[in-house]
Amino acid sequence: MSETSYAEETEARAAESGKNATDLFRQRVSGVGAADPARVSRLASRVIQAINDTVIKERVTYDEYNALKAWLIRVGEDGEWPLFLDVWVEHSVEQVANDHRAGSKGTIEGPYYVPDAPEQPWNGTIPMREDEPGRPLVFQGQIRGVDGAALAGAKVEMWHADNIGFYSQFAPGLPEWNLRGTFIAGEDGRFEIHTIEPAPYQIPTDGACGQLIAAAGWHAWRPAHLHLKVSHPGFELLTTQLYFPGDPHNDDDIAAAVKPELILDPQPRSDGEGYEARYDFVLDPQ
Ligand code: MBD
Ligand code: FE
Repeated sequence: MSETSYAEETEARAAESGKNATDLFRQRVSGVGAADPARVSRLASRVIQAINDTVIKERVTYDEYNALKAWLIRVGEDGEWPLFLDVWVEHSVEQVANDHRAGSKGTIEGPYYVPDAPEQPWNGTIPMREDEPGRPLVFQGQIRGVDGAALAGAKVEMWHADNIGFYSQFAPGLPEWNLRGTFIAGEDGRFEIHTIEPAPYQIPTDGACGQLIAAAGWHAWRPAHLHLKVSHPGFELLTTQLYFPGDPHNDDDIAAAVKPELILDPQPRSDGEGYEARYDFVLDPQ
């Protein structure tokens, strides 16, 4: 097997990953159902009013109005509506959707989930290149219901960036399912996932979202994170992320998706190279 090279993935372009995220979203969410016109009117009116209030309060000029128009057109051209919405809006939608839960904290899904990643046993290795760069990480835990009962056969889907911050299927040169796997918990609800530690993630800087970030003087970083979906029949699906202590962007995640309960406590492995981290998931019944 050839040595893993970073050359191709660092050629990733915003418009390519944006197009993939947009196409994937269209496949998964094939249109909205019939909505109550009163609800549509209420929500649309509030958003339009908020924009008009900003124009009046800030005395927005025609130059600024045209810059907005050009930028919105570019968001679509670059396929960055999923990225824009998941970075700057999804966190409040998630907050509202999950504020009734007694079990584990959720957080945003983001634009890079792909369903049906290859299935692995409860203690398997996530699909990765033979010489996948990065510090080995053993991520283990148990899945229980809020009543404390272990959930045998529960499903853990995990996806994350590689150790230079790229996601398979959204950057060139990576195997299709690299660092994406589905794990089925054992009889006692336990899982033990072998992977590598992801790098912090910088959202694409060469597209419309990057243009906004540069023009506003913001930064484009998310802290290093593992994405997870944990599910079991009869329980609410948990979509969450886990973070690493000491990451400088845990306190200023561009996507505002870090919560204190979601920071891991990795320890050096007792039986090998790298780190191990334990995290137990608690699911709410449906
Ligand atoms: C990501 O990897 C991510 O998790 C989010 C929320 C937005 C952009 C890229
Ligand atoms: Fe991510």
